[in-house]
Amino acid sequence: SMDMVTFGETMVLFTPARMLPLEYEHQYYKQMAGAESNVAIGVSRLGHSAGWFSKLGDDPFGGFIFKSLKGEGVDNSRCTFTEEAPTGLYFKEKRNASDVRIYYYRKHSAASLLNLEDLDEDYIKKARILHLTGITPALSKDCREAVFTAIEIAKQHSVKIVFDPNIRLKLWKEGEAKKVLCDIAEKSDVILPGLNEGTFLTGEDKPEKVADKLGKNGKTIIIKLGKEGAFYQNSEESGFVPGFSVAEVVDPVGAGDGFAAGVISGLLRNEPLSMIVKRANVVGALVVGVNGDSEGLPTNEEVDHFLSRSSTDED
Ligand code: KDG
Repeated sequence: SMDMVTFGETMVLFTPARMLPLEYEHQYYKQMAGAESNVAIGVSRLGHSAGWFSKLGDDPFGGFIFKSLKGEGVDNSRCTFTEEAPTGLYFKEKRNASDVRIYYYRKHSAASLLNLEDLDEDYIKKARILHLTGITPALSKDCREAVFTAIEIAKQHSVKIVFDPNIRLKLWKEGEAKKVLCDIAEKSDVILPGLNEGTFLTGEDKPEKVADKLGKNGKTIIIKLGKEGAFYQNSEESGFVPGFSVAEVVDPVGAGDGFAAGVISGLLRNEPLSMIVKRANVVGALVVGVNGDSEGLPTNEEVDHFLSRSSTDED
């Protein structure tokens, strides 16, 4: 059985070799990205067992993703392949370090065909944590149905649900996104919004207010504040954990997934909430120093090393 199970679309990511607008770039690096697989890789590097599944195209890119995740130590035994649709793609355009644009080529992709039949109930119910993002329900009706069914399975078997809203308005309409994401948040145990996402879901703009509105019924809410750190709240405690400064932000994409992996690792170790949030901040900070959505995800040794030589505003 797995410490954590997650599912969702993983795409081949093409990154311009130089920092040129895509119209003028000729050479690309081939990488791999997807919020859920980023988290699975992060959780695996932090020493836990992580299961991820999706539906991949029966094509060379699907094979590349499948083998890469296996190479990261992620259990991909529940992943399926289809000949009906191709593996999704995504391109990153870097104008400068803080202006990164993304272009999806994922409509009607293999992953959007993922459906109820791809859920192995036994696999989900034996996991300690089910991780979900707000990207999967945006992909198709079938994907959305799979997400809500996975939630039911988890709830019936007391599997803790960790939810990252990951709002992607390129994928669906605002009203629909809000309704579905609030519904998933309501059913989750731990919610990890960025402050903007918290505002989108609740209409509040202060972390404390967002947490009050989302955090009913004993939920744990951790609001990501970027380099400022994070605010956390559950029924017993609340607090603010300052962020860490990093030498250089090379690529901000994937920081939130690193943060989620850090939170999940801390939950699996039953650490105190403030400690969990502190380490999650470190994991997020380490991701932004490396090009790629998952390449910078650290091991525990790297987290400890970072903590031993860095200071926060607190110190
Ligand atoms: O969180 C990073 C993800 O956004 C990225 O890896 C790609 O899954 C992705 C998406 O849908 O944007």
